[in-house]
Amino acid sequence: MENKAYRGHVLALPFPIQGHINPLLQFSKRLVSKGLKATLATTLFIHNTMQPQSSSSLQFDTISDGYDEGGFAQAESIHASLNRMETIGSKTLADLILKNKNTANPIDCIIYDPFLPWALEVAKKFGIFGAAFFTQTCAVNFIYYHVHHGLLKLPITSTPISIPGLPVLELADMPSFISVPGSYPAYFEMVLNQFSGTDKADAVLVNTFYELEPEAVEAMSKVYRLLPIGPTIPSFYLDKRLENDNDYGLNLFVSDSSVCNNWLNTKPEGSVIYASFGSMASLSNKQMEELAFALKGSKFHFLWVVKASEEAKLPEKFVEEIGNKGLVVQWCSQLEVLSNKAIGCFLTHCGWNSTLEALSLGVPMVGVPQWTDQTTNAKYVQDVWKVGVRAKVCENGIVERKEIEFCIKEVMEGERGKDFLENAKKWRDLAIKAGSKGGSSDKNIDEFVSRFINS
Ligand code: UDP
Ligand code: 7WV
Repeated sequence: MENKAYRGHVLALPFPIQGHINPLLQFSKRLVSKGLKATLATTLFIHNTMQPQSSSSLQFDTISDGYDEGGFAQAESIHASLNRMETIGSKTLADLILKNKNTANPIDCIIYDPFLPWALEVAKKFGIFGAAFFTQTCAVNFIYYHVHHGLLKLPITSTPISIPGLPVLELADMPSFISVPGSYPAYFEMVLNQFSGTDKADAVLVNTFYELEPEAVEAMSKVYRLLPIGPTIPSFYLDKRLENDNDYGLNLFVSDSSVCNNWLNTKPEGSVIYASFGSMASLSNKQMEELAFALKGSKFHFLWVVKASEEAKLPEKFVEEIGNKGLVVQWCSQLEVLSNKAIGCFLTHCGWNSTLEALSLGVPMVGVPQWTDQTTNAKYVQDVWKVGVRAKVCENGIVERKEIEFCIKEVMEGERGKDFLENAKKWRDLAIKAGSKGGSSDKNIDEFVSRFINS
């Protein structure tokens, strides 16, 4: 028989990609530690292909996005995939709610990624408490909020851009969907649509923490009652309050962490560049070549994650030629790597999870943003948090090897390097504090739980 002694049953519904699953998965674990039962719903395709779990306090279940056999690769277009996910996802989410209805623990709260605004409609139809979980920074969310409500008109004709609570932004600091008009129209619509139903949500959670962007949180709090609850990073790396919580536990890619650890453990403290562009980015051949030569030409060791789908873009004989100077892997446990003393800097695409992980583990960054919110995150890394630099892009759209080498030196050496490291350690302390008992995010999590329980 199932244990009835839960305070409630939460169903978490992430947008089905690595960078959106990790934070909601981690937040769900946190809720379990507060006495709730939590189920994470992925698509059937992901469920069938994901890597074996470490023991987890969560339940896993599935909905369908309409691509059970081949996943997103099966879709005709981005637009078609989002539409199909809405139609089939709504129906199968309802099925999942019904399946739980007459059990000891029916679902009484849905925490959904606002990339999937239809999930709130399903929750409301069943009279279930619905909470939006924003996976990007408050600053980025507030930019989209302004565009959605016509407060910021596109295309942008005058710069710099002033938005309450944000530093003044140049065009290149804006999310790519805004700075590159017409790029990814379906995703642009999706990020703006995050705000279409949010007024009706019973809670609005954001994966950031107050101290990181107090002005943006305060400005946006004038329009939504926000609850920043981040960083959503396994407890082992932060407050250590959750037992055995040392990884996210749902990898869409295979890695061999002992290979990375063994290699890193032979390297001196702060001597290795960790380079990764996350789970989605697909770099041009030219950009890969520039990165490859910059890493090979720098005087530091490097660990570079090159996904299987990107490997063909490496220069010929690259892996043979670098010898023990570098290690190239297809995926790694990024948290383990970032927390290894050997790492001196993170050459990153500035995906929000990667950025937040680096801030929380005290690792300075060289930002080479590619698209979506990465550009805005890179702006904050350099000018607000002052934990690194953003590499300059040439007219041809490429970050050249000389620039990458220069940025790496800036962050790995000298007085500036020392300042970045000191600042990074300061953010690490604040990240730990936010999630620890009585910290800003911990209080917000408690507030969320009590609002839901008493609803
Ligand atoms: N990640 C990982 N191993 C890797 C590369 C990435 O575990 O080799 C994780 C990383 O820790 C982060 C997520 O994948 O939690 C990537 O999310 P992010 O928002 O940084 O980028 P995206 O993949 O969405 O572009
Ligand atoms: C995947 C697809 C579209 C977007 C994102 C990820 C993201 O930025 O999180 Br807009």
